[in-house]
Amino acid sequence: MATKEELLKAKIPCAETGIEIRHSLCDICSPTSHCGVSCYVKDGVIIKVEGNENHPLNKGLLCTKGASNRQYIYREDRLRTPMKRTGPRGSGQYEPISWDEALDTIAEKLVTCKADFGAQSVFFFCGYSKWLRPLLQRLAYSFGTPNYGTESSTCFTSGLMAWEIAAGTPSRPSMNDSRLFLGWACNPYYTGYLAARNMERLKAQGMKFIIVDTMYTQAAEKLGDLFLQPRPGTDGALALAIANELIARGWIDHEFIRAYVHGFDEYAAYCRGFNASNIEELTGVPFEKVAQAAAMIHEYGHPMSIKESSAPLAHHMNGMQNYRAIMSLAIITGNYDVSGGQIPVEFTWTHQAAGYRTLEHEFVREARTTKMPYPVGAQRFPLWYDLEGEAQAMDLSRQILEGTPYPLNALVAFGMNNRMFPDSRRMMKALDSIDFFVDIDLFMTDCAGHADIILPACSSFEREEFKAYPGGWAYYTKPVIKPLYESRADSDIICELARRLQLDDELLKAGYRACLEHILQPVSLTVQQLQDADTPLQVPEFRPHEPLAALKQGLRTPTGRLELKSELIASHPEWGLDALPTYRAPLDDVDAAEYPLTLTSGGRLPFALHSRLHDVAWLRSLRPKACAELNPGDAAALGILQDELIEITTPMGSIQAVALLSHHIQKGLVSMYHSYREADISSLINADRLDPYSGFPAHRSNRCRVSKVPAKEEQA
Ligand SMILES: Nc1nc2c(c(=O)[nH]1)N[C@H]1C(S)=C(S)[C@@H](COP(=O)(O)OP(=O)(O)OC[C@H]3O[C@@H](n4cnc5c(=O)[nH]c(N)nc54)[C@H](O)[C@@H]3O)O[C@H]1N2
Ligand SMILES: Nc1nc2c(c(=O)[nH]1)N[C@H]1C(S)=C(S)[C@@H](COP(=O)(O)OP(=O)(O)OC[C@H]3O[C@@H](n4cnc5c(=O)[nH]c(N)nc54)[C@H](O)[C@@H]3O)O[C@H]1N2
Ligand SMILES: [Mo]
Repeated sequence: MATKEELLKAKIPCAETGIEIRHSLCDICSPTSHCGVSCYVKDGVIIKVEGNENHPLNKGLLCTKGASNRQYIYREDRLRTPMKRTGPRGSGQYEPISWDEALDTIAEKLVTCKADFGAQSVFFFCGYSKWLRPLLQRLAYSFGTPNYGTESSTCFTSGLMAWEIAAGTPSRPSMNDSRLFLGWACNPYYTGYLAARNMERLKAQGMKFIIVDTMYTQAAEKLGDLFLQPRPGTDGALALAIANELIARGWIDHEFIRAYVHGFDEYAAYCRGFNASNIEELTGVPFEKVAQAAAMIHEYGHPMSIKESSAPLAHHMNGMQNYRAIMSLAIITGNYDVSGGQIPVEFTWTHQAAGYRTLEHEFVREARTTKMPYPVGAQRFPLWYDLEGEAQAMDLSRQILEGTPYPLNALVAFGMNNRMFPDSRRMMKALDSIDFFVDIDLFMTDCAGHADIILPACSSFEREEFKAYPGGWAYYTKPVIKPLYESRADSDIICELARRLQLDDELLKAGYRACLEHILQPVSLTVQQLQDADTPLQVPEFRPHEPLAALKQGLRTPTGRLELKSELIASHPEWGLDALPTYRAPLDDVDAAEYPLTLTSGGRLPFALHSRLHDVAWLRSLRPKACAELNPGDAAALGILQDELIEITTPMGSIQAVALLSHHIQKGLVSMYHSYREADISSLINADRLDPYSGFPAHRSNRCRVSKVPAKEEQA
């Protein structure tokens, strides 16, 4: 028999040890993941976390980030109480205040702002966290401002727009039924371990993979039957050349195109400009590889699906159009709305298409009753606004600083990280210049240190939360532990603000759970049933994809067909945008001589997640220093050795990082992860180099130069 000490040491859950297992979800990374977690709790403290075996998504598995949850939620810099600023902005001088004082002050300031400058002068922002968004958006509209904007102004929405243009709805690859997977900018070994495992399983069953990546990745090595390595942001040209080859050889689905596609002839004529004569010069990919890709699509591509890319393909001046060009390959080969192809989906909840309907959309829209001015970025990015209806937050710092087309006076941000934005220093300057800035976060971040009021939010383990998972799953969590210190759930903060602002919005004032009960009306399970279950439940209303149903019914595009040529764009010549998925080079030649290398930032690392995990010891130990990866050939030419300190310079300025030499990086490219406090790559990215279609920044293609930092400077 083990002694109690032994049982405790081994963290065995039983009556003797008083250790209990409680379930929740890990919300550190993408909402497509949010794995089920089992927390071992003793005396109100989480002493161990592991994957929940009964969770349908991860079935007991957990990644390095998830395994570090205890270090994440118990970070030393967790915010403990609401605070108000007592010294100059950025001085770090704060004093604790009560929740009542904090919320009343915020309500009073916002009401004054509305009275003095109009409701549009208040901006509500949400960072990477998604779960609170529908509530925050409704709060903004109920308050009367159109200015609700999020991190999705630089993530995911560009690809969503491409599909809204082509098909009227979002899509996703139904890869489990594909014969060929086009892994375009796809390295799940770093960003989604569950997807990587699934792909390995499918590969073992005979699925073919084409991997298209600027770097030689684990996906290229382990999965790729064919690997194409274009220069960053040249993917549109490459896709158009593959299309041209497919069309020239008659390897397209003529019947499908006749029945369902609009604009094929004009598109085909445009594709002819991308061919053996110029493709290597445009992209760096030899034509031979283009021909091989086309041949593989012909041989195995029925059905074929394509990776949806939320960031790397979108983070260029030409990102949205490149993405359209890639997705057009699914359209001309008849791989849309068929099993194993790209299938149309509807969002269930916070960008998750779970196969059943909720009233999320109505919940947000019904609060937008009055006519409002254009939100931030709407006139600069009219296609974005037409399709998404919300602010394009990439224009936020400019509008705060310039005050045009109208001034912004207050910003209420749930998770503000200036290093998410291009020209992060300009964003910080904007935060410092706005009259009133509130930041709600888990941690005392650098941005929080510039706010007038800081509110402590709690983590996913400390709150209750609704979550929809693909395959018809619904989950409603219970808190695993009490909110740490005086922290509160974001949802409670939003609903409490609605009360103190005395908004005419009974539902929001009734609280998160009441809102969820309202939103889940189309679902026959109750919130209580979901919560009692303790693991995700199958929603009876789940409807799997029905092949060709959407196409036969007619799509929500101007022509009702799949549009290779966008009639929405064509009907707005004043936008100055192209109706076809045209290609433009991602970089101009102006600074080419002075800045001979290309800088790509933010390529994901398995142990980092934006700004969240750089201060988590276990994860930081896997790569303690901020590194920039470069090709050994380039390094040799510059006299740079492994682990030496280098300086990266763009027309925006310079930062220093440690050189990490790797043959996985193509020549001419420098790659660095973002959001490091000591080496902020986003400070080198021009905030005015935005994709005119989506407003997305060019995080993945900038000109730069690199030099070795002389040893004595390094010591100084
Ligand atoms: N561990 C971890 N996981 C994450 C995140 C994280 O920070 N850390 N972030 C989450 C978020 S917010 C997002 S948006 C997703 C992003 O998820 P992914 O898109 O999967 O991740 P990335 O690493 O940005 O890009 C994937 C691949 O695209 C390649 N690539 C970069 N630029 C180009 C290009 O111009 N053309 C081509 N063809 N390939 C290119 C990169 O070399 C990389 O191998 O990841 C999510 N998951
Ligand atoms: N240079 C460069 N910049 C990039 C990218 C790139 O590739 N390169 N990628 C872009 C992409 S795709 C994305 S998605 C963004 C992500 O960028 P951000 O939105 O900045 O992401 P995070 O740093 O994860 O989170 C922002 C803040 O939210 C806080 N937070 C965490 N959980 C909660 C919570 O539950 N409630 C509240 N209130 N706050 C919370 C965190 O502590 C953090 O301070 O970065 C973008 N910026
Ligand atoms: Mo993202």
